Amino acid sequence: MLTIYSEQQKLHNPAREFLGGDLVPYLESPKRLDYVLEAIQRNDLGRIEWPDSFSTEPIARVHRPDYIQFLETAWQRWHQTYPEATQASPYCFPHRGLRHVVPETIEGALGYYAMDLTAPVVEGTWKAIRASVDCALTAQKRIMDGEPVAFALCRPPGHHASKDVMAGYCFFNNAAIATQAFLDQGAEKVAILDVDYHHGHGTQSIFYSRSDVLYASLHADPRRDYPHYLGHEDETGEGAGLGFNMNLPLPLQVTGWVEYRRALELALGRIDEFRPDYLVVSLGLDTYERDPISFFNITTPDFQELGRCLAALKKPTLFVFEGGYALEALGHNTVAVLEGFSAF
Ligand code: OKP
Ligand code: ZN
Repeated sequence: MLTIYSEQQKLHNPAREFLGGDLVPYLESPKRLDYVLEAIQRNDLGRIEWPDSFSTEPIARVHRPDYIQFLETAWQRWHQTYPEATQASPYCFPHRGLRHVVPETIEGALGYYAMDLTAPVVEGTWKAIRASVDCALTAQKRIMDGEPVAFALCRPPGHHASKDVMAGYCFFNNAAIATQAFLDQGAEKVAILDVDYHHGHGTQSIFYSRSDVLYASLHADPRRDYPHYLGHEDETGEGAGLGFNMNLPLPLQVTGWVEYRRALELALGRIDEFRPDYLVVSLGLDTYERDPISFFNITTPDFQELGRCLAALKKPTLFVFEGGYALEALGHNTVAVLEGFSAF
C-alpha cells in the first residue's frame, strides 16, 4: 500500500496541554509519526512517498478564508503580544449570549476560532498543518489517478476541525478537504467512515446539509466523552443532507470487538446502499484497549479484522490518519488495519 508522509508535519510540536486541570506533556506528539513510519517499513507495507505542495485553494473549498488567514498569522501575532511564550492558547470563548464578532486582538480571535484548549498554535503550526493537508491531497490524487488504496499519514489530525473552528488537536480537516477534492474532480458521491474513538464533529458539521457526502461514525458516546456536545444518534443530517449522517455512539468500558463489529455492520450497510465512488476512512487507532485517553477494548487482531471489513466494500479507499495515543502499539495497530485491508 502506498503511504504519503511529510517530515514537515513534525514542526507542530506544542510542549503541553491541559488534562485533568493541569498541564501535561502534549499527547498528539510528532513521535506518533515515527512509530507508524517505523512499523510500515518493518512490515514492508509498500512505498512511502513525500507529498506534492498544494495551494490553499482546495483548503478554501472547506474552510472559511478568514479562518485560513487567522491560522497563517496567529503565531506571529501571539509572539508580538507575548514574546516569551512558546504556545498560543485561547482563554475565553464567545459562549451563549455573547456576540460572535472577531475581536481585534489575537487573544480574542483565538477564543473566537477555537472550541477548546487542545489545539495550541506554535511557531511551526502553519507549515505542519499545510503539510498534513498536502499528504491527504497527494494520496487523494493518486487514488484519482487509479491507485486502489492509499494511506495519508497525516498529523496534526483533522476530524474535529470545522469550517472555521479548531478543536481536539485539529486545525485543517484533512479528510474533509480530500473528500471535497474527489467531488471537485468529478466524483458524484463520497462516503466518509470515521473509526476514530472520538466523534468527528468537524467533519459532520462540514457536510451536514449535503447529500453528496455520507458521513458515518462509530465513537464514544458524547454524553461520556469528547467532543461532549455533538455526535448523538439523532443527528441524521438537515435539509438536503437529511439521512446522510449516521452516528453510532457506543458505551465506554463495555465496547469490545463484538459490540463494535455490530455497529460497524450497520455503517457498512448504509455505505454500501449509498453507492459512493470513493471511500475516505478517518483512521483513528484510539479505540485500542490500552489507549491512554480512551475507553474501548479493541485489540491488535481486531484492527486487522477491521481492515478486512473495510476492504469488503470494494471501493477505492483513502485512509487518513487521525488519533491514537498508545505510542508503543500505534505502529502495529495502524499496520494491522492496512494489512487486513490489503489481504482481502
Ligand atoms: C483527538 B482525536 C478527555 C480529554 C480529551 C481531547 C481529545 C482530542 C482527540 N478527558 N482531550 O479525535 O483523537
Ligand atoms: Zn480520537
